[in-house]
Amino acid sequence: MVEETIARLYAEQEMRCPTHLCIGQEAIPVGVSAHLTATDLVFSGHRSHGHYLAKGGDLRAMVAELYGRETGCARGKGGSQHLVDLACGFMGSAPILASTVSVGVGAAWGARMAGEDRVVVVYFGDAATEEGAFHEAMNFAAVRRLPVVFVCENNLYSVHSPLAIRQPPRPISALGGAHGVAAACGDGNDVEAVHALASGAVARARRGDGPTLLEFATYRLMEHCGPNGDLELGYRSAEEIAAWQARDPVAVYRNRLAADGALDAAAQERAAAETAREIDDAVAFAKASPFPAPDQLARFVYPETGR
Ligand SMILES: Cc1ncc(C[n+]2csc(CCOP(=O)(O)OP(=O)(O)O)c2C)c(N)n1
Ligand SMILES: [Mg+2]
Repeated sequence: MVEETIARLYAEQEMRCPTHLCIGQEAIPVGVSAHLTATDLVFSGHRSHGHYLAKGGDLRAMVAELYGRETGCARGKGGSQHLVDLACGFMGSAPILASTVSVGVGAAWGARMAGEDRVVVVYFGDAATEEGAFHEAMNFAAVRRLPVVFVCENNLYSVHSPLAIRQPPRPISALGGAHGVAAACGDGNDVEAVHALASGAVARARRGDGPTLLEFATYRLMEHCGPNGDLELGYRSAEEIAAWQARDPVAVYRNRLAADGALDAAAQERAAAETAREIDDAVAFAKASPFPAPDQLARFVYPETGR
């Protein structure tokens, strides 16, 4: 619902940052975050709205960030690709592919040295596994048996390039074996399947048994960047999109609950109304917030040393 609102309001051109929507991929952060505590840490990349919200990130601060306002979670300087909410353990997102994989592994090592009981989750896409930083980080996490869960959201595309022309025909999870990291793959559009796989991986990290690579098959239902449909671009067929639309994780789970007689329609309507109210409030808060003052431009860009 948050992203549907962003997609609708984006055309007003008041949100001026590149914005990567995760509609179609919601089950993964939901199923993973259900196992995390407030002191566990999460890192992500350019497509991070779902990861931020599922960890408990503040909605007002996120929307204000997309609007470039000083009340935004990165003081209006980062936009959609630089979400952060330290209070809930969402440590940050950055769009340089795989860059936060090594930062997350470093955070896990830091937590280990400080004697803190934390699990670190790092989310990234299929293309990030083509970066050297991903492999260095996996190797280091394996050698130190660090409490990291690497979560690969394999949505089959890197911008407009399909996986099949970029990687050999083997599961991405096989890269875990190469690095001596436990690995598994599952259906990323089935929230219960995600929940089950994440349960084992998070428990393993918490026990001190080392990292796990989880690969989830999923699909983004919107364009790579921004809300527009991409059929005219021709890199995905209408049939392919329709097939994945039929597997929309929200619809899949709603239908399963209904079939089990477990869907409380009235409760769902109340929850949807409350969520809509929260979203309206966040948008109003963002639009009423000031832009950062010009003298803030260089602040927090580099560590402040007094120079
Ligand atoms: C190191 C690096 N190279 C290239 C890019 C440009 N780029 C931005 S998003 C993207 C595709 C990312 O694909 P994937 O990791 O599968 O995530 P998805 O967008 O599918 O969620 C690319 C190539 C980048 N941000 N960083
Ligand atoms: Mg991808």
